[in-house]
Order: sequence, then C-alpha cells, then structure tokens
Amino acid sequence: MPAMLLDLDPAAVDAAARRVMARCDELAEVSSAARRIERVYLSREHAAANRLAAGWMREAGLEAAQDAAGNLVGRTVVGPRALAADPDAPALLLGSHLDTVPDAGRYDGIVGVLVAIEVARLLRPRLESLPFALEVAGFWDEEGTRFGKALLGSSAVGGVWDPAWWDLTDANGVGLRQAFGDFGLDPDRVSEAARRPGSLVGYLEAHIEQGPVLDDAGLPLAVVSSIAGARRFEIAVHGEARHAGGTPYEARHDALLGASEAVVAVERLCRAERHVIGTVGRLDTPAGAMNVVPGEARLTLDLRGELDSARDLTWSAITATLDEIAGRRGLRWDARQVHSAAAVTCDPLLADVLRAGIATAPDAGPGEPPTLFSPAGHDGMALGGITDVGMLFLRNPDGISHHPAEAVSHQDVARGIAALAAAVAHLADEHARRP
Ligand code: HGY
Ligand code: MN
Ligand code: MN
Repeated sequence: MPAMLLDLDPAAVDAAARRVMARCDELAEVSSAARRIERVYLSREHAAANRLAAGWMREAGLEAAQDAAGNLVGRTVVGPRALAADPDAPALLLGSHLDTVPDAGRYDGIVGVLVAIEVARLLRPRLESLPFALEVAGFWDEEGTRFGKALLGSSAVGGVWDPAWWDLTDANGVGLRQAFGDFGLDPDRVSEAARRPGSLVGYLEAHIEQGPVLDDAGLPLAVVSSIAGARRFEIAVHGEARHAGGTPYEARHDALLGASEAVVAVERLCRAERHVIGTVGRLDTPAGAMNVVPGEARLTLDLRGELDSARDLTWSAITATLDEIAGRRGLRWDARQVHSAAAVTCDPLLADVLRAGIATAPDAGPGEPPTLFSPAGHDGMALGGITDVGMLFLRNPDGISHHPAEAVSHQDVARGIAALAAAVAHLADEHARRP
C-alpha cells in the first residue's frame, strides 16, 4: 500500500483528533483523587480505565483484552485472506501508557494510546493489504507511581520482568504480589505477557514532548533519536536527633542540613554535564519535629542521561559529594536503587518512516522535522530487547507536563494522527519491498 495512496480524509482526521481530546477529558475523570488526576497500577482506577479504553478499542475494530500484567492490548481483526488473520502473524505495536503520576496532566501517555486507536481505525479499510497486523497497547505503571519501579507493565511485555520486584511494596505496605492477586491477576502467570521477539515488527509511540523545544521552535511534531536511561534512588541521611535549643551548632549532626547540601549538589553536578538530568522529587524527615534537630532525612533521586555512561559517572560524583558532606558533618548515608532502565536508541528505519509520515501530515511545518533526544522516559525502554522502537513527539505548550496544566492542541493531535498513520503506511511499503 504505497503511502501516497493513504490519502486520509482531513475531516476524518479532525474528527479523530476531537475524539482523542474528548476521551482524554473522559479518562481524566477516572482518578483516585477528587480534584486531581491520579491513576496507579492495579487500582480500581486501573480496572475502570481498562474497561473504558477497551470499549474504545473495540469500537475502532480492535479485539481488546487485558494481558497477564494488567496491560490493555488490542489487535486488529482482519478477514481470512489477510496475512494478519493469522493470530501468530507479526504485529506492529502502537500505543503508550494509561497510568499517571500524582496530580497529573491528562495527556502524558493517554494521548498516545488514543492516537494509536484512531490510527488503527483510519487504516481499517486497508488492513488486508498490510504485511503485518496492528496492535495497540495501553501499558500500565510506566510512571512507577505506586511501587517506585517504573515500566512494570511494559517490562512484562518485553520479557524483562524481575522476580525481585515481587518484594516491592507501596506506601501502604501492600506488596506487588498481593496487589496482583487483589486485582485478579495471577503473579505466577505474569510471564505470559511476554512477547516473542519475532512477534513484533516494531513499536511506535506518539507522546507529548514533555519539554519546550517544539513549542519554542513553533513546530508541531518531532522524531525521537533516543530515550534517556534512568536510575532512581531512595537515599537516607543519618545524623543525631538533639534538642533544637540547647544543642550548640558545633555539637550538631543535622541530617536535614546534610541532605539539603546534597540536593543543591545534585543540581550543580548535573548542570555541569550535557544531557544528564538529576531531580530530587521528595525530601523529608520521617521522625521530624519542630523543636528537634533532624536525626534522619530521606530524599529521592531521579537521575537520567542521554548516555548511561555519563549518567553513571555523575552518580559517582554525587556519591563522592555525599561522602564529603557526611564526613564534614558527622553523618552517615545509604542509598537503595529502586529503578534502572538503560537508554534506548530509536531504530533508524522507524525514525525514517516517522519523518516521511510527518512530511505528509497537514502543515507540519517547513523542511525536515526536528529530531529530539527524549529526557523523559517511555515504555519503549522496556521493549528495546524484543523489537525496534520509534517515537513521535507532539508539541506540548510551554513544555509543562506531570502537572495539571499539561496541554496539547487538537490540531497537533490531528497532525500526529495523520503522521503516525502515514508512517505505518510507509513501514508497510518497506516490508512489502522485502524479499
Ligand atoms: O519520568 C518520566 O520520564 C516519564 O514521564 N515516566
Ligand atoms: Mn510521565
Ligand atoms: Mn509518559
């Protein structure tokens, strides 16, 4: 199916974009919190969101089902003549994630799942000529909000589930194994979610940029070159609780002051590097009180880099700084790594078909679309071991994300739908040309 024959009806694409925007609003109401968006793994909201999105998938002509890790996966249904009628036929996987951070925006992940559903709908009349099936994934726990370890759902699909994760617990002390059972999943069958490497011809994800580059450049779409590798740590600083009045400064071992110096050092050390980003998202004194010198402080560190090597060198610099602070202030510190995912380089062919797709999208801007590194993590990081990964970025006004003000325009969503549909057609052309 030459991509040029894909001549999408602009009205149909616009209607699809409006449906995506309306459904992002509808899904935003599926939240564990009254006045903000929060939807975490293996929760009531997870089940409700899967029911809602499964209905949308079926209405678009996909057979939708929940896999053994709680992800929602839809697959195109085609006639008996079509290659993809074979349930074992290789599939091109489209999608993103349906879970959120606390107090989230309504587009991070979700818009990619809904754009994928619309692309499957638009390509429905041509499925018989595709050399592969189409599948749409709504992954869960891309964010890691509940258990700290991110990419649990896509890690199951990517065949990289680590049994040690069963020991993870949430803020209420509920273990992952128990949460699986409570949700109606069998922990002993999680491996059934894993896809054979040959069963996918690739993974394409549309996602808001979560940064300001496209908005600053006045452009709607970009191709992603690579996804940052990430490591997440829980760090504890131990000092000595003492009376806030009677303890002279010289006699203090103030854990919070030590931790605070570390927080400032993270920014300084990361800013000194290129494309290494460190963020302390939480800092607290678990047993703190107004009139007590803090004896213990805890902080989280989200450390990511375009190159795993630069990220890991920066982590070494951070640990050396923690040692220096601790030595000077008479403190101790320890760290527990709760998440690690290697950087993923996007596949050149998938990047090319996305570029070609953008070129056919309505007024996607002059010349070659930009190619951006993604400092944000994505589900493709867990799939890189079984298939090639490609990503399309949509303009994200002001780059605001992980925040209720997160936005995307329906015009850019329409451009993204057209570009992704055309990219699928271009990939089909490539596959059809293969011997
Ligand atoms: O944290 C991230 O980069 C992504 O939004 N999960
Ligand atoms: Mn996110
Ligand atoms: Mn995301």
